[in-house]
Amino acid sequence: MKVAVVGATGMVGEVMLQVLEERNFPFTELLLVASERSVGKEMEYKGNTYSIIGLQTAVEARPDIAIFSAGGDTSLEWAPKFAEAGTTVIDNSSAWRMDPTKKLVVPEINADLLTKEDKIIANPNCSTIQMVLALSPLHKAYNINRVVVSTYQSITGTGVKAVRQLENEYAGVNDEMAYPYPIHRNALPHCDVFEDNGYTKEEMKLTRETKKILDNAINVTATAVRIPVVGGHSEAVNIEFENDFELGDVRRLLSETPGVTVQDNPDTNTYPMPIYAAGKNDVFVGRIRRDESQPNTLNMWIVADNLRKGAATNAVQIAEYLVANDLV
Ligand code: A2P
Ligand code: 11C
Repeated sequence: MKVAVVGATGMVGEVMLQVLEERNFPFTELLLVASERSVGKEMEYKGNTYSIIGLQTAVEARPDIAIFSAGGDTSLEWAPKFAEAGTTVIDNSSAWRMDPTKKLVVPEINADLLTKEDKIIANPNCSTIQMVLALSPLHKAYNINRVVVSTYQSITGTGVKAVRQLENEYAGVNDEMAYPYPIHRNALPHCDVFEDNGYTKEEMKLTRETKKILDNAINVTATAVRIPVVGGHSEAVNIEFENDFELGDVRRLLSETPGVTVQDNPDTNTYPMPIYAAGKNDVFVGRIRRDESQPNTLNMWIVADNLRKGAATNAVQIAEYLVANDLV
């Protein structure tokens, strides 16, 4: 099993390598791929030294699997070239997610859709993955009509430049800005670019990707906010069901869902928080309570490490599924 990590020097790429190592992914050869700026530089991994290669060299090496996390433009241009060479691409960018010929996969929910013919597989957006993983068992049980979600997103979702901006602001320097405004002591109701309808692309990803993964009939409306936090994304989610529920059953269904951990006890101040989700692969759910303003409606709070389940872990789980089911 020859595996290429495209964007190996980036923020998600670094976590990808950690996750591959932790989960003992069965590769026989690893190719670390980045931009021409990095070609020839050396990286240490599992006690070995790797020389970073460029995309063309990587295509010619014909890996079995290439996990891309190098931005949408790189994926748009290069994923088809890898696919043509016989490589199965798992792509972390938004480039292919809404392409009707590509599958958008959260393994616990819909990996069974995958076949040998899927040569470009899309990894959903981080804020979508954590939300749909928690919504999925509840949709099956009670049929979701509508979701209202507000996000509190980590700056790591924006990449290295944003982490540097926050660190510089702590130090009182303002020389490199990833955002149009300061992020320290601030909250920006602005993740990704604005679309023509006044929503941001991040908000529309939550809507469109949830429909594609779970059910086109679910209505989703979102407000995505960037806050000066590093460990993960948090989401306040209001869910209106077709059918009524018992809170105890909701807690049980969530606790039984692989990849979900329930942390919910007001008596002990137990609820999910990004400082505890950081570095973990699970999605954490708490503050589970009935919306008393209308029938069949639930409120909950969902937190996950956006670089793990929101990106690297989900992509590695897709790769594991392909290997385990002989699809590569
Ligand atoms: P490089 O380090 O050579 O720039 P982040 O999102 O954390 O900034 O990381 C982006 C990742 O994508 C990095 O590994 C970066 O490599 C890689 N990358 C960016 N542009 C390209 C490109 N045109 N071709 C290949 N890799 C790219
Ligand atoms: C964020 N969700 O936190 C983004 C990061 O579409 O894959 C990833 C962007 C994407 O801003």
